[in-house]
Amino acid sequence: MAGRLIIISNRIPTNEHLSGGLVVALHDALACTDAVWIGAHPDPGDNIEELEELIGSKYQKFAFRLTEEEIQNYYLGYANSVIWPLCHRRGDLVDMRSEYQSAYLKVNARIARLVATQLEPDDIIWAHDYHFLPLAAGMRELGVKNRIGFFLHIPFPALGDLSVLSKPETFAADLAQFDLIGLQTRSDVARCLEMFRADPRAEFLPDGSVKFNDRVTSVRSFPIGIDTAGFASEACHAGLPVFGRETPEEYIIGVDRLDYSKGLPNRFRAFSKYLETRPLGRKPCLVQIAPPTRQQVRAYQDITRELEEIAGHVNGTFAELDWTPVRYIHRSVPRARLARLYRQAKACLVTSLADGMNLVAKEYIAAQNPDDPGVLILSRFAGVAEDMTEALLINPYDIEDIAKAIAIAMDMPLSERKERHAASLRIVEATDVSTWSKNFLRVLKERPISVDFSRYF
Ligand code: GDG
Repeated sequence: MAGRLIIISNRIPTNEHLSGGLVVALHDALACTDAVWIGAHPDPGDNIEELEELIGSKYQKFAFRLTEEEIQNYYLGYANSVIWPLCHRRGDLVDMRSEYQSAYLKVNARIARLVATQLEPDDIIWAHDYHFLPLAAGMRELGVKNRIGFFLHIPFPALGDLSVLSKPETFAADLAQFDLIGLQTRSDVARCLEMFRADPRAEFLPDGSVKFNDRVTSVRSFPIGIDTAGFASEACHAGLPVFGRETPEEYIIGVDRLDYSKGLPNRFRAFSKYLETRPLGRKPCLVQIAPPTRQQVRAYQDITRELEEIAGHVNGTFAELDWTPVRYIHRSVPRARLARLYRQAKACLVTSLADGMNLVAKEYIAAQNPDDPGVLILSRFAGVAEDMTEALLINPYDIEDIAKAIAIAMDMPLSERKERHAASLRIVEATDVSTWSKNFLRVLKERPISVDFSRYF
């Protein structure tokens, strides 16, 4: 009998109100597979040694509990105050504490145990993201021989930056316990291979895979995508007007979790710069949806305050009685409304300083009317820019560069908008979320089971 697919991710959808790239991507992809999804329960609890089944879904779902302290030290601490800033080139925001690291290892060891008890010999395991770097290592210690794949949704760190970790050498050793390491882009793969190349314990095999001690692992890029057709149809869906009576004449859209990696302050400053030089009489808006995230972490409190200050400043400087230039919404907006907001926007601003892929860019392109599309202004530092080269590419550190791109986008002739959009749409279609998960799982299943080389030499 074919084995099941066991997905492990930090977040698990508990209802249909989804936000966050990973949850959206997996929910769309796995609704019709024989899959079991295991993730953290949204509420803390002390019953940590058991998995709880969550009912009411097309696939089996189990949740593990984290205690309040583990949420603090494992999730907000090591995962989001060490690994996240490290991978997003923000070494200055890394908050290294021994209790964070020990909680991270302890939680991973426990989840390895909990998952191991569920396993049947033919099951394959797919672990997601930076919360679970040592998960395969923990499972191998328990004797698990099943195939285990890993997908990192965020950028792979540069070799030199790994030195901020107290034991940088464990990063490579832990990853090498997975059979397949999936990354978003070719540049991520290059950085990962550079790490293995610099490690005396690693050896490259003729097929490009990496032999590390007695295991073999492959490193490949699988650019994540969206449910393109589904999103496009949601965007066309007629319904109540998105804005009601306050419909702006023309607007630019931004949609991001309020994270310092998304370059929001520079985006607002660039919009302000554009307003200084805009043609007379023009009253464009920047509609920014930025739901809160990780608000207990200091760096997120700081960026929230900074953004509110800039939004207030821009509005104070430019607003008129009948015009509010920045409409900043610090809440989550329903997905269907988001899709229609994208479709009516003249442009979309993605200004990430570092970003694994960026699904918003793909959603914006999918939502456009091909006969009169808007313009995607896209950071060179978002993974999506590696392939989507027909977007208006910008340097998010350069406010003038972003402001110029806004001016170009606002007046771009229809023929150029159509050409750029068609080229970008081809990329979105070619990397659809179901292609992404199918490709990853195909390669994971194809991989020869890791050979114990010590037997042969
Ligand atoms: C990580 C990586 C990678 C946002 N606000 C609302 C809302 N969203 C949805 C968007 C989009 C998703 O959340 C955000 O995805 P991104 O890819 O832009 O960014 P991250 O959350 O940082 O995701 C990223 C991704 O994982 C997948 O691998 O691309 O690089 O950082 O789908 O639409 N959805 C709704 N209301 C909101 O207010 N409904």
